[in-house]
Amino acid sequence: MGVTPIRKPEEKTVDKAAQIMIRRAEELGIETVYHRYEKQQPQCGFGSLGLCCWFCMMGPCRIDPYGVGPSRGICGADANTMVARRVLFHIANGEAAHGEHAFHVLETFKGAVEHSLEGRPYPYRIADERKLRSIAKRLGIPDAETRSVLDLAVEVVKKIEEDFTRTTEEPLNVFRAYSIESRRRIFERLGIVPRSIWREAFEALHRIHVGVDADYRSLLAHGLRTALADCYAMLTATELQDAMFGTPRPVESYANLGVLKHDEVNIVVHGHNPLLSTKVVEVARSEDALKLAKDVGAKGINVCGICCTANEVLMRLGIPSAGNLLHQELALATGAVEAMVADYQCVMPALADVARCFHTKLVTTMPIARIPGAIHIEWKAGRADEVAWEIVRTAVENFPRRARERVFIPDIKSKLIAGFSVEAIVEALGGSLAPLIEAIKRGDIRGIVGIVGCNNPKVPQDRGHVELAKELIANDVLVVGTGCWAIAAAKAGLMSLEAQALAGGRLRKVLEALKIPPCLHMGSCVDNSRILVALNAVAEALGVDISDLPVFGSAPEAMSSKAVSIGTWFVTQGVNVHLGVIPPVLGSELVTKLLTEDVEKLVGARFVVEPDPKKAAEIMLDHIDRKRRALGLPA
Ligand code: MSK
Repeated sequence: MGVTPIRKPEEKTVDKAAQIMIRRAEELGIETVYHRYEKQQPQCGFGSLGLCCWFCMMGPCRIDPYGVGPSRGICGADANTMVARRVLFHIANGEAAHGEHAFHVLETFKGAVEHSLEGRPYPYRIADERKLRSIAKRLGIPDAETRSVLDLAVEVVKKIEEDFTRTTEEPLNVFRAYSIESRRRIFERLGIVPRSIWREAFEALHRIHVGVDADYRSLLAHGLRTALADCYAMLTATELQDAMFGTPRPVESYANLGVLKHDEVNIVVHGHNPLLSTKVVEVARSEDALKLAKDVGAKGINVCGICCTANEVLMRLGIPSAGNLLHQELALATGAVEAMVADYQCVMPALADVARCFHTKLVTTMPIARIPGAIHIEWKAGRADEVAWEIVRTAVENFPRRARERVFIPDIKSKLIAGFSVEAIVEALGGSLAPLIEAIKRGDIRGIVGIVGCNNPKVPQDRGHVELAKELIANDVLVVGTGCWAIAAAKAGLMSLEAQALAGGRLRKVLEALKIPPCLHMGSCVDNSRILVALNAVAEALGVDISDLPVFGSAPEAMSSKAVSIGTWFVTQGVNVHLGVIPPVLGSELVTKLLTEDVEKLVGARFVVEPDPKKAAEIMLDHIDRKRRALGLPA
């Protein structure tokens, strides 16, 4: 395979390990996402503006942004309809991804409950009774503190199943349980209360079908509703995962490619759902697996992760992270990976080509996510232990095939503390959010910014994530976040206690007292729900709406449809959201205006687009200070 070298890797990524590995991949003739991005240049101008429509087979159609060529598609859709349909498509796509993730977790949780009731063995169980009781209490299930856990779990399953299958106009049970009064009133007034996790995405796909909804305003209004369904689907996933695997508590670990080991079997788990990756970790840590590894000459088994599956097993089990989205091929290019085990979402099909250059086995595991060239070992809830064993055995048996002379692991990794669930934050604060609220009131914590989302090769990897976070903490803003941002921040050392030194003087005192880093890792993509739960609690404690709080959201390197949906629900919940990559909406002035201006009149927040992280930080600080003044809080 010939590959045209990237001119300056340092312009493609701020991560030193990635810079080194781009060159290493080129030496080996391996093409990566960075190289494929270059090959795609220039990208289609119509598509970049949202002015390309392929939803029916009369098309594809495009609209000329300069007004010389066609101003409508063949069906008559204008620029506003085209762009709005595409936004709704992304939101529904994101909601479907999170909704199905939540559904798989629910099915597994239900299996655990039913097997326990019948006294039959099952690979999964309720590990966190306290969390289960808290979910039941929120859902309004009577006697949540005293009834048996299994009794409560049966009721919880019933309530959450209803949220997928409801055919009436009633709101989601989880929405009722986890939303605050002031927001509920706004959503009711706008007619965007989410009814069913399946229905909202289904309706969205119907609306964007040729000849259905052509009004950009109603398309986007349903976008808000679908995004809210996404929000509560994610919350469902997080809550049930905590109940099954435990609610995260602070845990120390490392991030970056240097977590791969020369003398151990390396297994990289990748994707989003912890159902299988947690099992792989359990098996890999067993005495029997260790013996197997020693028998083939390895010192042990090293499980590490990529993307949000990494975040899941990091948060609960301290498993190190090998990197975020753009690191996935680079991890394989080290030649040190015996098996990469993928579930779903953000797993690049190109991995199969990179794996083929080495002894590495790319293992797909989910029935809905296969990759040509990968081996498929299918996860089934009832067989999860056997499946995990088969995967670990496959990896271990592959270790002797590793070509040691081709192994190249950059010796770069950073120490981190992760595991900041809302429960863990409350514990760190001594049992209530009161000290945090007081610090916000005094101005020691000037505001809170949640940074989330992906890497996108359109911008240098991690630059937006890291520069924005540094700028904010230097200005006494506490930064929390999830997903690939969390991994970027960890790789940059911002999740270590040493990073307290980078914080402004007032914030630093708070961090030192609490012994926490200035950037708090709150989990995987679905765990954005934890940020909402925290914001709800702060708003209620201050007696205001979320839109009144000195907070901001950001996705500096957003890439996926899931990110579009998450950004939209944060805005709908009243949090301004900054995007560092220009989304494909500029082809419609009206849609752009609605998303960046008019929506604020409806929900109290809007999107802000600013590619420069320093300027983005200024916008956020200005907003935070305005909100503080409005609340009568000192600067
Ligand atoms: S993994 S959705 S690239 S954050 Fe959650 Fe990262 Fe974005 Fe995937």
